[in-house]
Amino acid sequence: MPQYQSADIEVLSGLDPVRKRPGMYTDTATPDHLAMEVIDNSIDEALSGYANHITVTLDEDGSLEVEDDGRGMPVDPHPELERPGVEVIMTTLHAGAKFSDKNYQYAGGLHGVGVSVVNALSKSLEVSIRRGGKEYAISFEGGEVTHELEAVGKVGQRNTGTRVRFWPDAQYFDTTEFSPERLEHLLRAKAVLCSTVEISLNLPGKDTQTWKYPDGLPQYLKDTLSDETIPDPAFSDTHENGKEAVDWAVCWQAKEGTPALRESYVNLVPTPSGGTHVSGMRAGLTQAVREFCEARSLLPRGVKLSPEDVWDRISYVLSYKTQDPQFAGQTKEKFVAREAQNALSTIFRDMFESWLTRHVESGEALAALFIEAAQARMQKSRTVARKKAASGPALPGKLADCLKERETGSELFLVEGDSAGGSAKQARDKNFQAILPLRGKILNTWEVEATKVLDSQEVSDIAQAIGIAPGSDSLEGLRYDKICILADADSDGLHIATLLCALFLKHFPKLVEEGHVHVAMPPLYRIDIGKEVHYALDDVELERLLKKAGKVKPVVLRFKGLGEMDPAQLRETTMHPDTRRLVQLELAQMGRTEKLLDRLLNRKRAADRKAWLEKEGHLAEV
Ligand code: 28G
Repeated sequence: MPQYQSADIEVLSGLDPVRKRPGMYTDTATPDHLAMEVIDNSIDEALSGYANHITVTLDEDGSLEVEDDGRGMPVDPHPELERPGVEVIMTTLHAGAKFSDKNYQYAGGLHGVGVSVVNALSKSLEVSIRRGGKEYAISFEGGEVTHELEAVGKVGQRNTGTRVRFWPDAQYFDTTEFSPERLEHLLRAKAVLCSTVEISLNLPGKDTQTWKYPDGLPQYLKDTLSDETIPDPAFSDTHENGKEAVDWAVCWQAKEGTPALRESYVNLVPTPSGGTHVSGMRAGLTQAVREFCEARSLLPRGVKLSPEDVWDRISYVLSYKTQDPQFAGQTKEKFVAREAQNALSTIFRDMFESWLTRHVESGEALAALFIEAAQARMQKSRTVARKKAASGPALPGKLADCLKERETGSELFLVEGDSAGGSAKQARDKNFQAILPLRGKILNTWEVEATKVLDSQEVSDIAQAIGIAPGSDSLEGLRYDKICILADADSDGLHIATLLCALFLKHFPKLVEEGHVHVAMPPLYRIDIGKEVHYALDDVELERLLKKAGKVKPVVLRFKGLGEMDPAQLRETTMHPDTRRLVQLELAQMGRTEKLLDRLLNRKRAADRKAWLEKEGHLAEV
């Protein structure tokens, strides 16, 4: 077996950047992300086939301990830095190395840039390593070594593993308390997704909980869903091609209204906002069902199945593993690799079609469910269309409306300028996306009374389009589910976005309260690496992408405005729900406001936009 070399660890920089801007590396609301980062290291060791047991202990003193029986972190000195491997891992931001290791085929640890982030943000952290017949210890405070690595005892040659205990530093987090419920849920899910590992959790004052799922996803789905499902057992399988792997279990609620389970993961990291892996699955399942129905002439006249009919009562666990994970959002909740969409839709189309032809009885029962959903949907859209035609309010002439009504998730994009408005019109899905182009700077309404605010043509157009009067506390008549502000990523655009945010916060607070107002985040850069096209929201993302380029020379294009993107690019980066970035405008407690605002409006902070948002606003990426 080749000896591990500390030289393999790629050294990028010290931990100062993490302590300076912790929000760039982890979710600073709670230390739960730190826990995940450490747990993911143990999971990697399990995925590589070396660890079989992971134990997580939450202590009364506020610390969290994670232990695995893997190979143990390296202790040999790094040749250049002349420091032990574990120290290098804990005190330097390192990335990339995992991808060069054949053992780490689908490395997790994607919540940030490694466990050194945990160290940087911990008051104190202790590591104990069993390896080569010895037990070693090293400890840190605030990311700096306080006790150098030393051998502290002897153990059996076969007794190997790593133990990490840390106390999150209160200065970086809204709270230093871990959430026991999140830990429970996360660890159970990890056990499901990694069927060779047994995971235990000790919570203060509670008996040890232990999870092991040798039968993986279908067992988890079955254990979680108590009501009748079709099929039973679930449609589940695995597909692997060396570069990527997919595991899934999928079933449908036999009766309407019973609870569902919908969970997706990329490299064992939960993706609560879904992403291209989930939308690929949806597309593939839909195609398979359509073909099945067509081949057996199951569809009544005039009925066409759409993805939402198939999605209505679905429950699933989807686990996608890839060597090149791309996540969006500050907390990496959404998976955005475009290649995954096509890959997964093909896999699901083929595998589900073949499954359906082998399980005709279940297939027909499912087809009946989907047809029922399609008919209900068509019925509803007919009544809505009639209502609209009969009692439609006068809408602003510039509005390019969408076909659907609010209940079906329609969206209004407020777009700065006629030319960008034109591109947005071409880029949208007119089924559910409406465009209202706005001319130039809108009025600063912060100090303007509700009665006066309608004097502005732009404001009155907006109010008419959304169907709500300024200052109203009722959302009755609201015509869209999401209102998305779309402006250039330059300082002018950001100013307009800010003025619009101010308008909504001040004059349509109910809309903000209920989570309807969003800011779209067009990318600032396009990066071509060989044949791959990537987009970056800001300089930090650009840096990350450039680091990944390797030998290929990347070509970077900086977008000067929305107008520079062609409709396909605009659709993909800014408007399509599966691949865009949206930030939700929230009214919330202050404190987290500034960090989040920073990401949206930082590039150049103008005093006016800062003042009101610090007082009133709060932004969260969705
Ligand atoms: C208990 C809390 C969290 C870990 C290991 C084992 C190795 C390792 C960890 O290597 C990563 C690998 C080579 C660059 C690997 C040991 C190979 C041989 C390991 C953990 C990156 C460092 N012997 N177990 N890291 N290298 N458990 N649990 O952190 O390529 S981290």
